[in-house]
Amino acid sequence: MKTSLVTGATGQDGSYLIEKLLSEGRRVCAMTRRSSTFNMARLSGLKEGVQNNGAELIYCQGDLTDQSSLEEILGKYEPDEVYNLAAQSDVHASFGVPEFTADVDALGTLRLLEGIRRLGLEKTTRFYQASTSELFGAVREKPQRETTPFAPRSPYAVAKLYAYWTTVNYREGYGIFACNGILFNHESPRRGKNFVTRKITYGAARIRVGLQDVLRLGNIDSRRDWGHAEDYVEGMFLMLQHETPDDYVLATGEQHSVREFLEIVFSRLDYELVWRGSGVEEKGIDRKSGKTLVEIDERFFRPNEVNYLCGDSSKARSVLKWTPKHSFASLVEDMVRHDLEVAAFEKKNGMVVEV
Ligand code: NAP
Ligand code: G4F
Repeated sequence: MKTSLVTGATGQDGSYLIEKLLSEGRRVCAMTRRSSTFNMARLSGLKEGVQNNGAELIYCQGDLTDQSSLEEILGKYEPDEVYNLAAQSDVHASFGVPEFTADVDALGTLRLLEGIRRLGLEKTTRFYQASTSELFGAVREKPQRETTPFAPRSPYAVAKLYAYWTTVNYREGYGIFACNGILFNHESPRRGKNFVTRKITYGAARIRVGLQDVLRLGNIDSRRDWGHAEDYVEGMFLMLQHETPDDYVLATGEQHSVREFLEIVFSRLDYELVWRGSGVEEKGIDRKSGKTLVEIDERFFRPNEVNYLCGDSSKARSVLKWTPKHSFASLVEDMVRHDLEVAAFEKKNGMVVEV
């Protein structure tokens, strides 16, 4: 039985990937870090131990900032695959904790790859690095593909650039089967509520059921290429099953602004947003009731913004036969439906649901 180690198990992608790997009959070591509060909500459906199909789930504790914990896990389980999904993944937050972000996202990746090398696992352990479209930053080409020059615009993106090149160097220098998945934004009902799509679907649903009055956002004119996380973990898996290691863009090739995302979500909830004012005074108002539903809040602006991302994933589609199943409409529908249920539950029970 093949063993896969997943770092970042408690995150959006970690939870979907673990489900995928278990469905493939793997022994999965799900790495979590010490937390003073409960953070396993996304994994609540998954029990440790042998599953019905013979797959096995094991939880192990480690931290990307702690070399010894990583080497202990690598040495104990000698995984056939490592999916490095753990990161301080919030771009806005990275401006406030740049050194911490570099420690986890840049050096953390180095620590894992060094662990593989020092334990002599170079020929047996395949490695996936969660690289990002944020590497393209101030974009030099439209759409962005594997050959597009990088131009990072945040401490997060700079840290991920270090991790990207470290992955390439360990592939070329030590012969490790190491791949970078350069993934464009991908969302789901399990997306953290700090990211804009989920902040909108969750906030709008709470407005609909009367738990919240207004949604406060930063730059609503930036544009993103949003896919569904379920499709993107399939792509990660395919990269490590291929005969040769390489770097791949995963993207939809379709792009929307945050403003469009807002309009679609609110219209799905029977509101019609009209925009009045400009800059930080701009407001999104419901045409029928005249109520202000969206306000601009400077606190959510970033010192550097990435205004435009749109990916070309033809390499992954032709080489890996990666075929995403979700459309933009089905992504929005999935998230809105989920968050309406969450908001209704919160209203009924007077509590906040974690995921
Ligand atoms: P996420 O939901 O924020 O999950 C991040 C995970 O990393 C969490 O499980 C978190 O654990 C863990 N983590 C953070 N610091 C750690 C540390 N020092 N040691 C061990 N674990 C640590 O992120 P995601 O959306 O699933 O994204 C997965 C990966 O893909 C990330 O590396 C992200 O940067 C990258 N990425 C994401 C996207 C996207 O659109 N989602 C696109 C491109 C690349 P806690 O629960 O304990 O905080
Ligand atoms: O949802 P976001 O925070 O995602 P962002 O910055 O694109 O980063 C995500 O995708 C990356 C891949 O490109 C990942 F590498 C990264 O880990 C993360 O998953 O913001 C999207 C856009 C930005 O332009 C932001 O300025 O939405 C804009 N925005 C406007 N108001 C907001 C808000 N973003 C957040 N988080 N919160 C707001 O209130």
